[in-house]
Amino acid sequence: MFTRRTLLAGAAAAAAAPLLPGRLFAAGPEAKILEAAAARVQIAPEGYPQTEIWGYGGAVPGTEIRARQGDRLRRRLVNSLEQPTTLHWHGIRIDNAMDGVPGVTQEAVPPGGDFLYEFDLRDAGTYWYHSHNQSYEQVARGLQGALIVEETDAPDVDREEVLVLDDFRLDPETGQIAGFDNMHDFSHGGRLGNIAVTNGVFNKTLSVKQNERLRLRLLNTANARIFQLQLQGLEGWVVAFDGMPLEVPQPLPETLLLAPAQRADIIVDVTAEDGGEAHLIRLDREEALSQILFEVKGRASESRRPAPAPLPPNPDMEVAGLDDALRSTLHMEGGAMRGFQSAMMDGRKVGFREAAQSMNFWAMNGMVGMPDEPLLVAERGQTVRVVIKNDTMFPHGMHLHGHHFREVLEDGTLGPLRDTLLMFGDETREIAFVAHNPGDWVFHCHMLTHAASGMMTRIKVLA
Ligand SMILES: [Cu+2]
Repeated sequence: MFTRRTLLAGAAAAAAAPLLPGRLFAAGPEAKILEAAAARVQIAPEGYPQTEIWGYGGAVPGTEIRARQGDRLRRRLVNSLEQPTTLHWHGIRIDNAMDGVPGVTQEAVPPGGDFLYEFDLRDAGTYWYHSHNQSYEQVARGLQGALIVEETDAPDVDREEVLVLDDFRLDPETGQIAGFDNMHDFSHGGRLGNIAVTNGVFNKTLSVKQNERLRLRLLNTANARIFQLQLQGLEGWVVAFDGMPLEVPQPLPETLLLAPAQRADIIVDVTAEDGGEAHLIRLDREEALSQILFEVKGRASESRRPAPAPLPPNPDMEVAGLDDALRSTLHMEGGAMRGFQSAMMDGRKVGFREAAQSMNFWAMNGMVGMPDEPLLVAERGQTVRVVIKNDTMFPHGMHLHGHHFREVLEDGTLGPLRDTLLMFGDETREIAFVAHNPGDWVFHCHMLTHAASGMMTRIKVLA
């Protein structure tokens, strides 16, 4: 039986339908909208002009998305840019169709178009979302934001701060984002900014109390900057990398390296005195700079507390069966000062100089850019090992989609779960993971100009 109410709703919908773009108002509870659009924000200090960015929700970083572990996330990307775009959900073990890689998992969303992203959040942790189309430009212009998935049992801290570390390259006169046609950015270490920011702000300041216990969720959303971080007036532990809890919290190293796309959850106690200062320090060449100032006002407790308990582990993360694993090798070549002898590009063999003419500088396994054939094809559930040989002069942050991996260390033990591996020049490292997630998953350098100029491949996991 129709009730009066459903009849009215039906009539209203029918009357309204011709006026609306059909797909946008499909049946079911409507997803929240995440609009990618230009906006003006203050990135440089007061006194400098505002900067035009491309952001989600008119800000950089974009609207923070916060959900609980086990939730289903639904967001409708609305593209109000003049370029096609997509959303990638970095570090989420996601359905392949929702991974947001144009030409691999979906077509890029054209200007004026929209796309519904919908997926379950199996894992708690610190993740982020960003454009995966023309990303060396779109992410640098601000198309990125934090995605926080809260544990059911939250750790015992006084408060938490999400700290998105980034840099921008601004014209000091106009305050506008500098252009993207710089060959040096593609062929060397990547596009570095000239102003480092936290949550889109230069010289971020926070108020804290002595002996306060903070959970700091650190994210590096920069195109190419490797943040080298130290603490002053704060002491603590790393409790998670790239969203995934460590089995045992580790005392913070003297310098914590955070490559582009990497995250670290740290739990710190404020040891600086009431009335004093603490800092998150960024080392830049030989200088120690304050990335974040913590002003200490008041005391949270009389004394410090014991080390924190580990965060609850995420499900089904075991990497076993290393001896029987499917093995593969990824050989990285190219870049300034070394180049490569020859590589396949667009179906034919080219030398380094010819590749460079089209702004391509890097090759993986002798291929410039996405190969026709995947690096490897794994059965679902198969353990995979990949030796990665960085035969270049530069660091690279290798990111695998849809899976977390562990590094196979020289003594045969396994490192922490990660989704992005920082490799320095001439290093050879090995990762291992269980190919649990069916689909085509890209595997690329997260120095985004490198990804755009050759450092892109993919793996395939059979259904
Ligand atoms: Cu790279």
